[in-house]
Amino acid sequence: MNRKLKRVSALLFAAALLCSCGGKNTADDTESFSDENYSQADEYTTVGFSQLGAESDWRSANTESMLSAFTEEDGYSLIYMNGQQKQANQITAIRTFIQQEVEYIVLAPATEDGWDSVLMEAREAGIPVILVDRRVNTSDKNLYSCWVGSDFELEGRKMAAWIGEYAKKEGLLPEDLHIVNIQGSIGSTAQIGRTRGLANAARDNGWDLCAEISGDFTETKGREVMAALLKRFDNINIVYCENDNMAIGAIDALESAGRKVGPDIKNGDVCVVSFDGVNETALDYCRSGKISCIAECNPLHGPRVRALIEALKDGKTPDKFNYVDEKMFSCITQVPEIEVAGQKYPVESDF
Ligand code: GYE
Repeated sequence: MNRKLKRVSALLFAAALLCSCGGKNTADDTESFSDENYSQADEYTTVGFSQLGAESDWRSANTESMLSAFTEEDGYSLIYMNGQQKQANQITAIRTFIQQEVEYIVLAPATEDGWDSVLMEAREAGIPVILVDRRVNTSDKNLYSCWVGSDFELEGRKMAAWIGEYAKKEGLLPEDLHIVNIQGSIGSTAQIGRTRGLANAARDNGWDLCAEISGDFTETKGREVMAALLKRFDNINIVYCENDNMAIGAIDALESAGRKVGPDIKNGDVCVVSFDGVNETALDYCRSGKISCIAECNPLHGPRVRALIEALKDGKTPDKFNYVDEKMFSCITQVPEIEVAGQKYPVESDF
């Protein structure tokens, strides 16, 4: 099969996959060559991007950033596939990209485990793989070229430091803190790091970490999980949500149950904290106090991934792990900075 035919059949296969897994088969799900520009395709650097899903505002901003960084004006032809939060779909997408003989594969993996075989297939085909956002746990780190994303455990540690500082300023004792963690998708790097940051701090400080339950990074599940937690515990005063969308859902559930959300724990508020800082509603909630603190997670990786690919094209070896700097936002001014591992981080209250 020639290259063009391979591409056409692979795209048809991709479209069938998207239909069969129940997702919307819209331009949002696959973006690619149109038939008439196939003849020009070889002028472009071809990149296959396997995005993990569309579960949150962070993810939408990340997809948008990727799509706008790899345009034909920039010399790229990008094939985008949405994995609908299923690793199996992403593995199929990578196999499709290999069959299409793309020059680079960019993978935003749903979870960390289970990538060895397909990444070996990419290596055998001689296609470099760049990871974005979350990471993979492989037997051999050379199965991918490099990674760019956030230090999720640091985000969790920063948030835990904020909770500790704030509680101290309020005169609350460690045993006064009754925390629930509404976790992200289990097994994803963002979940693992943010969960670890809180769990370690709870253990070290003697906080009551009542429960850790996944809300899969979605608003709907955040709402469901919070409603269920309120039936199990009557003393929750801190809700640690591993992203803003779940926080919005959780706040809805708390308010529907007659609870007031805000930083004033001593007067009965439930203090909600979260991660991302991308969604405007969440930022407004943080300004008004419904969310007390947000640890920013930057989704704008498109230009960063493009720079990594350009370096690879120039025969350079980019750094293996590339971290982005991130801020902290809070509605309260009592904690203007926090410290993690000897490093100070400002907490902005004017954002
Ligand atoms: O925080 C969340 C999204 O992996 C950093 O995934 C990402 C996380 C982000 O669904 O909103």
